[in-house]
Amino acid sequence: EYPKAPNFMRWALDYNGTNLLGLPALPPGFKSGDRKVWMRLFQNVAGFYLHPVGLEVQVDVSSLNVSEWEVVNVFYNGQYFRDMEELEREFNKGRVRVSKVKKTPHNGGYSSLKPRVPHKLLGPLQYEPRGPRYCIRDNQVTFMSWSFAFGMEANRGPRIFDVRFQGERIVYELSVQDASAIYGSNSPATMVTRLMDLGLGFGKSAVTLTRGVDCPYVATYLDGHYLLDSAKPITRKNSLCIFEQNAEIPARRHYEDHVISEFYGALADSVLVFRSISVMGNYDYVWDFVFHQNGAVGVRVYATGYIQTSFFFGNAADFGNRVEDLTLGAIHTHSIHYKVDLDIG
Ligand SMILES: *[C@@H]1O[C@H](CO)[C@@H](O)[C@H](O)[C@H]1NC(C)=O
Ligand SMILES: *[C@@H]1O[C@H](CO)[C@@H](O)[C@H](O)[C@H]1NC(C)=O
Ligand SMILES: [Cu+2]
Repeated sequence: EYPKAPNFMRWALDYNGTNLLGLPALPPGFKSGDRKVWMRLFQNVAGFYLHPVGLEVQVDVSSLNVSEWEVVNVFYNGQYFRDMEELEREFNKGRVRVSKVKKTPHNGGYSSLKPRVPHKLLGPLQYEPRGPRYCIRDNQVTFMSWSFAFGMEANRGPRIFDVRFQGERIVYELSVQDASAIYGSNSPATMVTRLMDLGLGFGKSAVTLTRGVDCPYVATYLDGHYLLDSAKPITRKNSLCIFEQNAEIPARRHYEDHVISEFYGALADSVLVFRSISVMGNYDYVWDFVFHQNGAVGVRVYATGYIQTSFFFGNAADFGNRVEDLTLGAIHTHSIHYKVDLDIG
């Protein structure tokens, strides 16, 4: 389609044949069977999520024959066009408002994860004076008064079963189910975006962990395996980690300073963590299952990676934050869904 708008692509977007890439906005419609997907264009650089160029193209992909796919809508910098030919005609007549992005180096410039300053002195580390206090056998873990079984499901992601405290089962199953993200914006691709990341597979997308960054140096690293979309099982090296961590905050404490009684008592909050990280396109979800010594078990999730952005134009500021000259960090809501099957009494 790009050759149908040669002047526009060349002069407005500096397109040279390889320096742009398209990312589909999901879902491709709002009812079953809809297959009209908005593609948004970015500069093809590291961390491209932060480099939208302003062009979005809606493609009808309902045919199983690729040569029958067709562009049904074009959007650039606040203006809609029927197709690429119309965009080109209007551009040649000077009726397209052009907002040019700066050319970004291949490492992504501001979106690069390369360190900006030399590495300084090493930060604090934790250590285990007498080795690990937990024990892992196959997928069974015991730690102080706790025991549980862990697993990684190709679609749903990390889960634990048969969670016992002092021998008594308190949770039959505790598992991630889905993570959704609902977006708003003044540009079409982002305003239709409603992601249900389960569709990409949280277990399948659990990546190799880096020692000392993703989990502590002393953590135990385990391989994940899945059989999905392929004839043979696939192994992800070191994609699960288990470690004990002193949270360095008292789980409980009291300092008594009465004349009739003086005492101090406290419990260090040293917790066992079962962690994995799923990368769903731009987002990296860090999944933690945490076991405290007072009998509490909890889950935590951190969303990191790159935000999803859209091109900054018009009233974009009503839909999020301006994170760069022509980049809007679009407003959105994350919902994380867990299944908890408690065994009460
Ligand atoms: C297009 O531009 C990119 C980035 O400047 C460059 O790396 C690439 O080689 C260019 N491609 C062509 C076909 O000129
Ligand atoms: C795909 O569509 C094109 C254009 O309509 C047509 O020429 C071609 O024969 C089709 N191919 C198949 C395998 O049906
Ligand atoms: Cu977010």
